Amino acid sequence: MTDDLLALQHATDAALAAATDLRAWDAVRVGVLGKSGSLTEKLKGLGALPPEQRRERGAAINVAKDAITAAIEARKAVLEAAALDAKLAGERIDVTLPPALSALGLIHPISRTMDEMAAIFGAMGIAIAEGPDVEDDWRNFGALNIPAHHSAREDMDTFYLPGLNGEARRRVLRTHTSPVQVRTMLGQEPPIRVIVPGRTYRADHDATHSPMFHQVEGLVIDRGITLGHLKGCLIDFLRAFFGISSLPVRFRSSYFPFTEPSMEVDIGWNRRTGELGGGGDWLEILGSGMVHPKVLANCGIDPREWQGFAFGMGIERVTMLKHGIPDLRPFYESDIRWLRHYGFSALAAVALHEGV
Ligand code: 2NL
Repeated sequence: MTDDLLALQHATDAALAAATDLRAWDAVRVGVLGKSGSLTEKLKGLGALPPEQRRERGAAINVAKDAITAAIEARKAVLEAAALDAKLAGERIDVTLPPALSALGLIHPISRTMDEMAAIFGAMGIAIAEGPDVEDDWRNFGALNIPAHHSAREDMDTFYLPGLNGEARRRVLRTHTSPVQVRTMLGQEPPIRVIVPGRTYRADHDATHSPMFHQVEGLVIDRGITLGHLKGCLIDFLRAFFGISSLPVRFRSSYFPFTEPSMEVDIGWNRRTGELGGGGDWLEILGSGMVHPKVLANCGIDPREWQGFAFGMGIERVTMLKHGIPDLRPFYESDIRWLRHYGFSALAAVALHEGV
């Protein structure tokens, strides 16, 4: 082989070795074998040679071309394998890493309180009952012995709705969950043991009252139910819910149209620090009483055979107390920052504390 062809072969080998990616490799290829490549130019020069030299020179160029082409293809294979290795390394996934937690949703504190109440009362054998938000006047007021002139019935506090299909009966957004207990008593024979969590509506609102809020009421009806059952049930519930086994609980005489006698229930706390459980001050937490015989009779239950106790409390209020939430309004604002702060993991078990 002639010196110029050997030199071209060596120069190409050196250029290929220096090309570290496929783009540089292609530039080398075009520079040698392309339309104006250095080897192509040598082939073009064959035509100018006398015929007797042309055959020998042509054969030499072809030998050089075969060697150079082989070297170019070999380098391409090496660079392609390296490119694939780099791509695979870049796409590597560690399947043993834990999943990203940022997109997990959280349980709203209202839902969490309802879940805890369902667990605590459920362990006492009390079931959950639910009913519609829109009720008629009788189930919301009349059946409960609430007289027409009672303050809770005044237009100020109640959202009234037009009667359905021209019906004369006035519809209301329920002002408490009691109409569900009325439905339960009308629909099934005693004994009855239910709690009723749900939305309730009152037409007054300010910084500490929302027109929609949540309540839970309880109703237990059986033969021979006494004030002792009421007290035992509520003391156990309050100590379990607040997680304080020694929580002081006080029953204070009160008045509701639907219970007789009626009692408001206070728990011990420290007014100065806000800490629950002691400190010498009392905080009203719920209302309760023995179901009024007229209410039992209104709901088709004979008060000479059956007795019962009932109670009611605001879910927002006990939730704020339990978790130190200072403001009512963010409960309904769907602010993701508030929910991240006060929300609960869906995986956090609802714990039953001692006392149940
Ligand atoms: C309170 C007081 C109370 C009841 C609710 C009730 C329901 C029926 C019969 C008798 Cl069907 N009573 N519920 C009884 C006493 C108190 O709630 O302060 N709630 C926030």
